[in-house]
Amino acid sequence: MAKRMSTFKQAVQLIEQADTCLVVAHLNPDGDTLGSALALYHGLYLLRKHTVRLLCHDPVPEIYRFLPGSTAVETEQQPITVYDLALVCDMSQLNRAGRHEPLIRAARRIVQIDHHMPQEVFADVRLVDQSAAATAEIAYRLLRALRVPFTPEIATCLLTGIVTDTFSFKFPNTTPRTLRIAAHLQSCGASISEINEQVFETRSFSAVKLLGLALSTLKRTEDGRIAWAIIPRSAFEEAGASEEETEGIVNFVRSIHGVQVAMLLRESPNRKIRVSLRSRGAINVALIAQQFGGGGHENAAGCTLEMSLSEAEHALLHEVQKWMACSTSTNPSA
Ligand SMILES: [Mn+2]
Repeated sequence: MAKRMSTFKQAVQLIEQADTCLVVAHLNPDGDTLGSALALYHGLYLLRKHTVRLLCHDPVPEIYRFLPGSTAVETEQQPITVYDLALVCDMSQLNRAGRHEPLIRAARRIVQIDHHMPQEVFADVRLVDQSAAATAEIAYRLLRALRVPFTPEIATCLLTGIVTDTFSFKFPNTTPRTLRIAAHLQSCGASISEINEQVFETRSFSAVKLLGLALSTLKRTEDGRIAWAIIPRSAFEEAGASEEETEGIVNFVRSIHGVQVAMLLRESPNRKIRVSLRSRGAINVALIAQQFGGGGHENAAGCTLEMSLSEAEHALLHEVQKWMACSTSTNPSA
């Protein structure tokens, strides 16, 4: 066996040898982790594997239930069984698998398919590419390497991952390769307009109500470069909304003229504060999130804080201002 076999070839070999497989999406799932995991799930089915389980800590959010195969997602904790292979999608740390982490760790082999800044080394084969706009781009390359036919179902799942993570090709992570892959997926039967309609243009009444309550808390620093909104528990109750219905709210904050860092702080039922961070330009919010044990991408990241809302607000503001001060002093041309 060649020593420097490409990681894709190694992954293909592990998949070809496996009879029993797990495919795992991260907790609080988004369109990319679900689209990638579902596409791989369909692919393994076409490869006639003996057993394929599709796992996620949380149920599939309403807006992603249109994805073909979404009803196959299992959330309950499974008894520990040794699977031949676990394919882990869109996670840089295995604790993002939530209650399924022990089952993944028990698998004979783990393949990681991801595009986040690397954190924990947990996989035997790591298909990690930070230049990919979405994990779905890497799942696409893996499925091509496996010579799986691109059915309309697989194409729809993968394109949903790409559309979600590029915010419909509007974020700077969109590359010529992203567009070429998207074009191929559309030619295989996926529809960009239908995916957009499902993911971005369909909201529940409670989600829009929550958006209004969140935006009514909007604040910014004096120089206008940092803006944030907060969602206390009471707002979720007033709107009758769930945690998943906060998706996209932070982008309204980021869209404000002059804002370089946008934050959304929301109070979980367990009183932990979950934070979404977005930036424009050179400020790497993944590094800020890492200060609080979180992670993500340069322009989109998240973390969880165990303190009160107002303490979290102060701690984050302090940290972001610190990073902004050093990014301007080390890069005066920016
Ligand atoms: Mn992703």
